[in-house]
Amino acid sequence: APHPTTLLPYAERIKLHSNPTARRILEIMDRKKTNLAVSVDVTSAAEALEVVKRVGASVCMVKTHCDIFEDFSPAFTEELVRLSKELDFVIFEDRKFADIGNTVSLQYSSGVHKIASWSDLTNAHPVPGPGIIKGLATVGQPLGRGLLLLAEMSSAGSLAVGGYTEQTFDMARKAGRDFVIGFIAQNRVDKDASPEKGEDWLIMSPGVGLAAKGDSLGQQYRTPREVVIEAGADVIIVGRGIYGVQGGEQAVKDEAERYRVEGWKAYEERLAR
Ligand code: S5P
Repeated sequence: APHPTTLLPYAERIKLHSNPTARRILEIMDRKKTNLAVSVDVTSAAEALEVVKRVGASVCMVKTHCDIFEDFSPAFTEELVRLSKELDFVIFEDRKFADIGNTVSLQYSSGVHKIASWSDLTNAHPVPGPGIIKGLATVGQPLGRGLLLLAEMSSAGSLAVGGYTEQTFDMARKAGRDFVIGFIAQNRVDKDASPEKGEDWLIMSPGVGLAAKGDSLGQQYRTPREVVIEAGADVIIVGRGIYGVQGGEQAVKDEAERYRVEGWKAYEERLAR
């Protein structure tokens, strides 16, 4: 049987969340009819902003890796935040924190990147234990930010499987949903969470592509239909499949729209089961 959460419209799940970022994501998804997140993994901040302008209308979220930009600057994040308001999307810095609570709180708040000051959402590996959530929450929760735990990965040979994945869900549950709002995962890892009891988690899945099956470094792709209908994920995350498409600026814009339509059709189909 399908997971009960997957039978609920995004709009009906808003009220099941207290975290402002979770609510905003679901509101945007409903308003813009999109479950697409675009990962802008280019090395020039200027180029990243160009991609964001092309895809912004089609997405609920823009995902960054701020440490790959050659020309990272506060002006870049200022412009990204401005675009996130103008074009109505959430910013997700895919930092994959993985250290003790004290260290991650500094990595999140400080340094060159000051991630918490501009990114609505970030993520963490549960491997250090619940202190990582506490450390990040001291910084992010007062700002209304959200956190995803990596419960599974898309890459071949990932160690985040089985008991690790189950314990990740248990860790999130124990932490509560004030700050942790969901998971990076390949499946509906929130197994016995019941929306009837008010418990709702957001599942976001990378490793999505319509053309390629994978890359030479272990990445594995599934189609939006496989991810949204079969696996029951809420958000599809697409990188190279969109920003890497040949044919220039218009092609990137068109490809984002193609993935938005695919993802939304799959969502409507899953509701109709
Ligand atoms: O398991 C994962 C988790 C993440 S966040 N697998 C992933 O690929 N990602 C990220 O999603 C990865 O860091 C990259 O930014 C994006 C996938 O990019 P693509 O070009 O393969 O679509």
